[in-house]
Amino acid sequence: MALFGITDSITRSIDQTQAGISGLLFEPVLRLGVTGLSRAGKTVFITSLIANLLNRGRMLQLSAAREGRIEAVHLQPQPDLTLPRFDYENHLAALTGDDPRWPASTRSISELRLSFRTRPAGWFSGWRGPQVMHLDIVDYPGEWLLDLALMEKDFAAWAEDTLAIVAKRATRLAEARDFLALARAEDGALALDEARAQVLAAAFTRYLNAARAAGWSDCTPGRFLLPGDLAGSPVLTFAPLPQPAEAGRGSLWREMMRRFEGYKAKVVTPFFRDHFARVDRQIVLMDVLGAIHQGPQAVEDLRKVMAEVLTAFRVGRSSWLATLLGGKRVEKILFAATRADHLHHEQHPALTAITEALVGDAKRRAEFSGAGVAALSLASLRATVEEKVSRDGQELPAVRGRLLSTGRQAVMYPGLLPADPARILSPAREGAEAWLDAEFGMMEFAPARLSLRPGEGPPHIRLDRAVEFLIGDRL
Ligand SMILES: Nc1nc2c(ncn2[C@@H]2O[C@H](COP(=O)(O)OP(=O)(O)OP(=O)(O)O)[C@@H](O)[C@H]2O)c(=O)[nH]1
Ligand SMILES: [Mg+2]
Repeated sequence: MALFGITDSITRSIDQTQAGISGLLFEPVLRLGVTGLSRAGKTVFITSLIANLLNRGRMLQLSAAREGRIEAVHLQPQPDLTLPRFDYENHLAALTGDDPRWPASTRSISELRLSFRTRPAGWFSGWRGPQVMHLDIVDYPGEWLLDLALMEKDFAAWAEDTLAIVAKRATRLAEARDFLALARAEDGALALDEARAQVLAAAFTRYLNAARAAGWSDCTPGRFLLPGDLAGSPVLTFAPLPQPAEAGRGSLWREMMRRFEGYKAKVVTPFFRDHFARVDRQIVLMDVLGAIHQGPQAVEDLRKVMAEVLTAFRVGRSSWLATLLGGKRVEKILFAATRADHLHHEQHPALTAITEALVGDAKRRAEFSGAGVAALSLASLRATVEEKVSRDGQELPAVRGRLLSTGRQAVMYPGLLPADPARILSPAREGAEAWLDAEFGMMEFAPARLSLRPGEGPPHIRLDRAVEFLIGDRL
């Protein structure tokens, strides 16, 4: 693909050399991709994963830990010298301190390497000494993930799709109305006026922020929401416009198109090339419960967005990411519903079934390509305990925790998730305004105050199963 041209082949040959060298030293590197939209639970997952791998008292479902074959695990400096280190210590301190809190939303990318020394299983163990394996994990703002969906669109298609979405939201969002009025009044055939371009981009950014605040997931381009050091640069100074019949050189339309392509080539491509293209194992985190709580439209929004994102990971087809992968593919994918501690365990199978159905196409595609695929419900950090409550003479399976808003203890019974996922997915697809016969309540819990015994990581639900599936075969 011309876009990546020479630099990409150089990067790849360096990668291959490095792989060759580490191969020689028998120190394989496994890259774990943690994929998820904003607030899906990536940072909490990575923090709890590391804490529970360093102290494995709660990792009984991880066979290497249960069998006592893990001799040592330690944190290494991140291998990529240009990336900040994942701030594990501070995130863990926030989650497990005297006044436990959730980490702040991630604003930029960071990386960490975890190194394992294990004894191989079976009769090998006698004559093959301990083996070393490095696990590389990257954390990034969920907003950036959505940009994957931009890569297969040109400016005209993106502008048309985006304007249609903005128009749909105009009844609810003043910022959508404002931007639409500006964009429609613009004649893209006229010569570029930089001040106008900035006004348009600023109005578009205000709309994106408002749409995200209202709970919509598909707010791209991601860097408009979290620009980092790109703030104010031309790659972030564009906006969707109605296409003029003709647009010559130097016109507003042509310049916006150039910047859109620049955003794809200079911002999106490097991010995915450097951090996703070489992923060996992948976990896809989704806040399915949160979406169900918000209603059918949020569920449909989540389904659509995840389908677009996961299509880009499609293996064996000529997607741009597949071109980057150069034949390499993800070996295992785990789809996980997060925040399972908001539900009594009796309801976890229903949550898992809904999650599987939600990513149905992507899951089948991955299975077909030969990847190992599974789905489960997990809580990276368990903030509740289970409790039965009686209501109207009925025993209901509930959970108890400390409310984020008041700090008080509260018992929550969120409602009964249907065993048949279609009861959730069909109304969502049909555009229903609300659930027909049920309500799914949701409280925000703060992390519980913990007193951990030596050797124990923070409490979780099925984190050990997730790890066993993702990397158990390499330990
Ligand atoms: N109860 C509970 N809440 C969780 C858990 N994991 C995440 N959460 C909630 O979900 C929120 C988002 O989690 P993060 O890990 O920050 O999400 P993220 O994917 O890193 O989000 P961005 O950094 O914005 O991309 C947290 O602030 C918690 O409120 C969990 O295991 N249990
Ligand atoms: Mg984060």
